[in-house]
Amino acid sequence: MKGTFVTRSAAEALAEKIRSRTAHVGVVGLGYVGLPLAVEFARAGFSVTGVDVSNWKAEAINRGESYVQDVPAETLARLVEQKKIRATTDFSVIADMETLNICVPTPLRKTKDPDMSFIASACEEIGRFLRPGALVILESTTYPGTTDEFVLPMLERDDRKVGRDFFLCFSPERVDPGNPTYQTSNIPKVVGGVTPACTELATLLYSQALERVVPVSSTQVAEMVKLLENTFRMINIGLVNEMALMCDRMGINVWEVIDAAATKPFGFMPFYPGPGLGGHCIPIDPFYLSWKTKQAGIEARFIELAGYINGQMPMFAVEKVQNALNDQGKPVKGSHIHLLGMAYKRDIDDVRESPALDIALLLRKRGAKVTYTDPHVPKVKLDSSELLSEDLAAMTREADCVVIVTDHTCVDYAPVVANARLIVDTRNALKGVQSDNIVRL
Ligand code: SAJ
Repeated sequence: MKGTFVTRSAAEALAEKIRSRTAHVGVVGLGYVGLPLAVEFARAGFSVTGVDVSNWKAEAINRGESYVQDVPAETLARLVEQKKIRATTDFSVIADMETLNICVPTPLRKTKDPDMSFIASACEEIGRFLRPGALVILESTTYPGTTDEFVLPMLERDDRKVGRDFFLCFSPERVDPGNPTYQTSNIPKVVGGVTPACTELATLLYSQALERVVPVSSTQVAEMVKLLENTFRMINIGLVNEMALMCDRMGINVWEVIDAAATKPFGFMPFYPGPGLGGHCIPIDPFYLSWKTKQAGIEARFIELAGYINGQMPMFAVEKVQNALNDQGKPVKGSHIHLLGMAYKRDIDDVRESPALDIALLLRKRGAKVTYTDPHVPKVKLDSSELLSEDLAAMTREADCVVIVTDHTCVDYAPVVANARLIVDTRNALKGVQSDNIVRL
């Protein structure tokens, strides 16, 4: 019989390239998720091309300069030197990529609806240049069904069929910027594919670079995993914030309550009240879920309620300031109020959705002069103006009230306690410090 010309399936061909680490890996979106991932694939021996719309990001990477705190510049520089990693704004390089991770933002619109524009434009480009037999993995946090209902139709064009001509998965990003223990390489990676072959290929790819991969049965399960993780946090933060409101009304120290409850060795996990919920994950992700469940005809009541409570905390913090000044016979109007901390959580420089911004605006609206100090945030846009981080010692002496909004560990709080006329501590940064000039959330 004439030699049967058996075309190996695209999956087998790709699997072989992944095992030999000769597959050309592409990462679309080079932010705090995409760049660390690109570096891990490059460290594993793959040749990696990062693609981003930002020219300055691409140029910085090609100069071996890291703009992501979790990617050491020397690591990046070495991989660039070894030609293991490069970056470009030219999406046509996708035609050479055998695997593609999409790590673009998924913000909310003002109406709290998902903003899918970043995923749409990335998939538009990928649809144009997708190489036959390539594996595409969406990592951006999104509502369950996005991969199958939104991404797949954009890629199944020109008679392409998923599972035969290309492969498609979802894998939630779990990057925790600045976490000294858990980084991209050692955070378990959940992944679910449109078909079993998709899941197998993505599991094989991640296994070359990451310590643990957790395959699941579908893209929807993988999408839902991330939303459960972050909704769990948002709702529990909402719970302790409500506890703080209750304890405030009853004159109970909520921080002492939580610390004592945290001695329970099982069945409890401490969360802490604060001035509000910041960041680009926790305040956002749960509303991707509630948006989708509404379409399925079910109200995500916990999410809505927790969102309402968390959203009230900046105002609650401002009322604490107002009442504390009032007890000293001072109106907010005309007072100088100095915010200590502008980032949305300790020891980072990110101000996205930071409650400090809300608090500053609310105080300004009440006629206060607002300044701030944040060692990680040298300047910040507030409305149409720009504020610069001020000298803490000078502001402590000058201000009528210092508000601890972010409990950075690099700040020496002792001089603040010694010299401030009044302190409102929204983070229990002064835990255990007794002083008449301290008011706690
Ligand atoms: N917050 C509280 N009380 C708490 C915990 C947090 O008020 O008990 C506030 C923080 O101050 C911040 C906001 O909530 O304003 C979000 O804080 P976060 O600790 O959840 O930090 P994020 O937004 O950086 O969340 C990320 C998430 N990572 C991913 O989505 C991949 C989240 O899943 C992680 O659990 C979290 O980091 C983490 O543990 O640090």
